[in-house]
Amino acid sequence: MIRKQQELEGMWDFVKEDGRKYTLPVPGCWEQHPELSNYRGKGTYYRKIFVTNSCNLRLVFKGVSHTADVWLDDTFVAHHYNAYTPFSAVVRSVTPGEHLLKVEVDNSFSEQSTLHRPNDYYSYGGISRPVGLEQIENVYIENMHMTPVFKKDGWCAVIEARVINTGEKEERFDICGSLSEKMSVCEKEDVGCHLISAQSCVLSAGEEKIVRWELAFPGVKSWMPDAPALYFLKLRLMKNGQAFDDLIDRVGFRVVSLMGQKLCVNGEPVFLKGFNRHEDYGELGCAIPPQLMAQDLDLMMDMGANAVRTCHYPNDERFLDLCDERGILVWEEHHSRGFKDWLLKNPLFETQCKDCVAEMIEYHFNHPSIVIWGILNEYASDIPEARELYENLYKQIKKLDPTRPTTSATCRHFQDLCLDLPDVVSFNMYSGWYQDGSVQERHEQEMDWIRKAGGAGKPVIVSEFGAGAVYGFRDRRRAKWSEERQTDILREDLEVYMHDPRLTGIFIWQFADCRVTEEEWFASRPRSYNNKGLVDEYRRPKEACETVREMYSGPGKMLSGLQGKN
Ligand code: ADA
Repeated sequence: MIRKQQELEGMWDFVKEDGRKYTLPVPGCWEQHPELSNYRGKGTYYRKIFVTNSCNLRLVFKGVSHTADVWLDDTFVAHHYNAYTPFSAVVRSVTPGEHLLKVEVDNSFSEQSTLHRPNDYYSYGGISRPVGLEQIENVYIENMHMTPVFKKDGWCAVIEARVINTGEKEERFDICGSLSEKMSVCEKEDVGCHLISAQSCVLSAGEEKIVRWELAFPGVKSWMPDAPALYFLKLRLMKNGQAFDDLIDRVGFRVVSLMGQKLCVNGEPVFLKGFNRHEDYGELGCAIPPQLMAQDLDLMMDMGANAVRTCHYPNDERFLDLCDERGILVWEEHHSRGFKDWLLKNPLFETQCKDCVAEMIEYHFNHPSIVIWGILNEYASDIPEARELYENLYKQIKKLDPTRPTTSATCRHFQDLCLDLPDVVSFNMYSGWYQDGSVQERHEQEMDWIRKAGGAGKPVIVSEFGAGAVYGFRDRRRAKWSEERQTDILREDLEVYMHDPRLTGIFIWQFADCRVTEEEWFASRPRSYNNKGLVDEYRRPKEACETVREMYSGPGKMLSGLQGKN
C-alpha cells in the first residue's frame, strides 16, 4: 500500500446531550452501554489523532447511525444522513501535531429523517462501522469500478477510476495498475498477473475525472457460487516514475443475466435459497464484529442456504466481502421498509432514497456476490402517485449499474401498480402466519395475479415468508409463537415454494430475531423483538432450523444449483 492509512478503532470519549460522559467503543452502538440501552437522541464522540508531517487527511466513515456531523478541531468537515452507507471527507493542509476529531451523532426520529423511523427493526445510535484515517496527496483515487464482460475469447472488463484533484493548481500524472490473485504489486505481465497500461492525465484545480480502460484478461477464472475466484485490482498514480497514491479492491469475473424466468450467473441458472438478515446481534446492536458475521454465514450455509437478502438497507462491506469469498448470492437493497404514501408529501423522502441508492451502488459495485438491487420494500406500490418514485429509482439504478437486475418486495397483493417496472417480481407472503388457508391455493392465486398484473415472463422470488416463535417456548398445542408452530408453518411454505419451478428464489423471514422499536410495534412483537428468526438474537437455534436444513439441503446438497429444489 502506498497511501498511508490507520484504523481509528478503539475507545472514544463520548458526551451525551445532557453532558454525561462515557468512553465507548468504535465501532459500536451506544445501546450496549447499560445507561444508554434505550437512548434516542444526540451525543458527541471525540478522539485525538496525531499527524507527523503536514498533509491532507481523508476521513472515511463506513457507517454512523444515523446522522453525523464531523469536525476536525474547529473546522466543520462533513454532514451525512443514513446509518448504512459510507461517506468520506478530505481536510487539506493539516499541520503536524495533535488534532481533535469530533463526531456529533444523532439517532432521533424527526421529519428530517424519512428512512430511520420507528420500525420493525431498531435504528441504533453511534459510530457503528469502522472509521479510517488516510493521508493523501492533492490528487488521489476516490474509487474504481470493474465491470466484467464475457466475450467469445474469454473475460474482458471495463475499469473506471474516479480521480480527484483537491489542490489549487493543475496536476499532471500517470495512472496504471494490475490485476492479480496476489495482494502484492506485480510489475510485469505474468501468469496470474495482468498489467493495466498507463494513461497520462491532466486535472485542473478541483477537477474530478473518470479514467477508463477496456481490457482483456485472458486466463482469469470465473467467479461462481461453488468456486468464487477473487482477484486484487490495484491502481496507482505515478509522477516522475514514483507512485504517490493507490487503491486496491477485490473483484470477481461474473455476469448476471436473466434467461426467461431464470436468474443466471455466468449463464448457469441458480435457484436462490436464502435468508433475510438484519444487522442485529443481542447487546451489540447493528455493530457486528467480523467473527460473528462469519458465524452468521456459517449458520446459514449449514442450513443449506446459498443466498442472503440484506433487508432493509445496504450492509457492512465486511459482510459483503465474506459473501464474495463464500460464493453466497446477495440481494442488496437501499434503506426503506414499509412506508406509507404519506411520505410522498415529504420532499426529503425521494432525496434520501436516491442518496442511499447512489452511495450503495458507488461503494458496493465491485462485490461479485451482489446479483440483485432492491428498492422500496413494502412501499405504497398500489397508489398511482407512488409509481413515479419507483420509475425514478429503477432509472437511477440502471444508469449507475445496468448490469444487475432490479426488484422490489411487494405486499400490495392484487393491487400493486408497479409490477411491470422491475426485472424480477418479488412478493412477501405470510401464509399460515398472517393469513390462514392453504399455502398452495394462496400461492396459485398470487402467481396468477402476477402474470396478469405486469409480471408475465419475469423471474419471480418469494422475498419473505415465515412465522414467529419465542425462543424456548415449546407447546404441545403447537400454539402461535411456539417453536413447534413456526416449524409447521415453515415446512408447509417450503413444501410449496421449493417445488415450484416457476420460482427463481425464496428468502425465509428471517435469519435471526431482531430488536424493534417499542413505538408502534410493542403490541404485535413480544419482547419488543421481531421473533421470526430461525435463531434468536444470540444465534441459539430454534426447532425449525432442522426443518430448513432438511428442505434447503435436499439431495445432492448443491449450494448453487437447481438440484437443491428436489
Ligand atoms: C414485512 C416486512 C418485514 C417484517 C415482516 C414481519 O413483510 O418486510 O420487515 O416486518 O413483514 O415480520 O411482519
